[in-house]
Formats: sequence, C-alpha cells, structure tokens
Amino acid sequence: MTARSVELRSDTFTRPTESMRRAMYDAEVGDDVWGEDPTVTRLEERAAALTGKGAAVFVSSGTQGNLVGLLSHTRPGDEVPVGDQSHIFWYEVAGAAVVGGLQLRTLPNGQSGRLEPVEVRAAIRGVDVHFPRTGCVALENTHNRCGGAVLTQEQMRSVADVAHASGVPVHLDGARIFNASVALDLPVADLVASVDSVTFCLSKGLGAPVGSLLCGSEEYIDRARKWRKLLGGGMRQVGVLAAAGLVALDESVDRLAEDHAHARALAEGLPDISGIAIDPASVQSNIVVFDVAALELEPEEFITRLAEVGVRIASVGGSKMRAVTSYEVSRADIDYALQKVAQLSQNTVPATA
Ligand code: TLP
Repeated sequence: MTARSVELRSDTFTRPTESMRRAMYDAEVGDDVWGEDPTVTRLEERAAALTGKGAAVFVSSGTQGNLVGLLSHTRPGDEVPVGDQSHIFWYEVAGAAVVGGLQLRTLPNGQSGRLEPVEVRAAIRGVDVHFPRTGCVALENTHNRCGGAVLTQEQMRSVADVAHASGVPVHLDGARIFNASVALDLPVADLVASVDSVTFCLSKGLGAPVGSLLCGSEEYIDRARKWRKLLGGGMRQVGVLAAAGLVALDESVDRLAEDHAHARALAEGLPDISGIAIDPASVQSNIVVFDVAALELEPEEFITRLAEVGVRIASVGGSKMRAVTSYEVSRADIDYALQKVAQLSQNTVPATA
C-alpha cells in the first residue's frame, strides 16, 4: 500500500465532480440527432457564445473535434500546414489522411508552440498544376508537446492574418484553450477571435467525463454536423453528458489558475533535484515537461519506480517526462511528488553527478 496516489499522467484522468454527477442524473434529454436534446442545445449555445463564434457542435472527443474541424474546411487532396509537435500530427492516428484524404505538412513549432508567420506564408501553395491546394492551417493552444506553452492573441493573429490573406481558413486545436485564457487573463472569445474554428475539451482540466465542442460560423457548423454523423458521432440522449459539460464551464474555469500554480511549484522544485533538467520559466499552464537523461535509471524504470510510490507521470518520448496538474492534484501532492523524485534521484544519480 502506498501512502498517496498522485495522478500526473494527464488531466484527462479527472473524475466528474459531485455536482456534475447530480446534473447528469437530472438532465433533461431528447434525440440530439434530431436536434431535440435541450441540454445539448444549451451547451452548444454556451460554447458559441464563449468562443464568439456563430455556432457550435458537441462532439465525442478532442480528436473527433479536430478531425471534423479539418474535414469541414477542406476537400480530399488538400494540404494542411500544422506544427511538427502538434497533437493533430502526433496523436490523432493520421485521421486527417485516412478519412479526409488530407496531406499534413509540418512546420517547426520550436519550444514555444508557435508557428512563424513567415514559415506559414511560405507553406501556403500558389497556383501550379503540380501543387495540392492549401485547405486550412491548424494551430494549437495551449501547446501540449511544447510543455503547455501559451500562444498569445497576437501570436495567433499574426498567423491567421497570413493565412487569411491567401483565403485560407485557420483551425485551432484549443483542447486546453481555457488554460490559455486563464494564464493570459483574457476571455476565450478575444483570444480566438482571429481563427475560423476552434475545438475545446470539457474532459481535461475542466473535469467533465466526456466531450468537446467544435465552434465556428453557422454554415461551417452545418457542414460539421454532417461530418460528425458520417463518423458515427451522432449521439442520441447525450444531454446526460452535456449536463456535466455545462457544470464544468460554470465551476471549473476560474480554478484552473490553481493548477497552473501547482505546475509552477513542481517546475520550481525539480531543478533542485540532481539529474533532473527543466527551465521553470517554460511552464506557463498546467503541463510540466522535464528531462531525466542525467539519471542513471532508464526513463521507463524512472516511471515505474515512481508509480510504485504512488506518483504517476508519463513519457513524451526518450528521456522527456510529462506531469500534468488538475483539480485532483493538491499542493501537498506536489510536495509529495517532489520528495519521491528527489529520493529516487539520490539512489540513482552517480556520486560524481
Ligand atoms: N491529449 C492527451 C493525449 O492524447 C496525449 C493528453 O493526455 O494530453 N488536442 C490536444 C492538444 C490534446 O492534448 C488532446 C488530448 C487532444 C487534442 C485530443 O483529445 P481527446 O483525448 O479528447 O481525443
């Protein structure tokens, strides 16, 4: 038996709160494929208002939201410039290629998660019989593989301006856009004003069990509903899930600041531990990426040994580790995790290190 269990693998592990479960029980429902689930309709209207877009559609996941999002901007054979560290490129099973016939073209994200406007401009295809058409550009905010990096309104706008100048729309993977909004102290609608569509997730730091919203113009969301249906995402009495999502939007957004403070505390404690490398200044939201290359332990063993003492983290490739804070991780949990990492490092760092 371990003293504590600290779940840092992802904020996707968060379990629905008491009030979400109650709202799910009480939810008024109907057949959403027929547009008759009042709770889903309320959630979609709320999402459209929060993002400042004309409409929104409830989808099963961030992955489905991004796929439907890209499909609704493009046609088969189009090219989509995306970051080389983007979730769409790394973790969405090449759905854009398989289902949409899309060619993803990667541009460097660097450490910051940004795309450089000049690189985006160069990637947008001109008229040439050999070329695919550029269907849309995709951004990500906060940026998962770039350690939860936050893109500012200006950084997004500068890319959107370049794309729009060539008539190319912009999709934002805003799975954690509320984290970005809280970190910048800027309403989501202002932050995403320059992009044409945005996906955000209810099931990460906001704590709902399932679900994401894809938001955009009314005409775009009409197309998205069709793609969602094609993908088997037309759900029926799904108000039971939407009800939890509405509670998440009411109760979970402001407290994300606490998760960011906990992530910072973790990032500030880690450099004191020998064998661990991280720049604490790089931590801007609830994701902490650090390097364990200088430990004698193999990365997999580091993860296993930490799990044995109740601290769960995940690998993001090689010696890079990821820890994600959420409302189920307290400040005391962070101190416990730091203590366990320090103990592990003392036992495993060579004496000369
Ligand atoms: N990310 C998951 C894993 O897939 C890596 C996580 O634990 O962080 N966009 C971004 C930026 C995401 O981080 C995720 C989930 C998604 C999209 C996909 O969302 P889901 O898991 O709902 O399909």
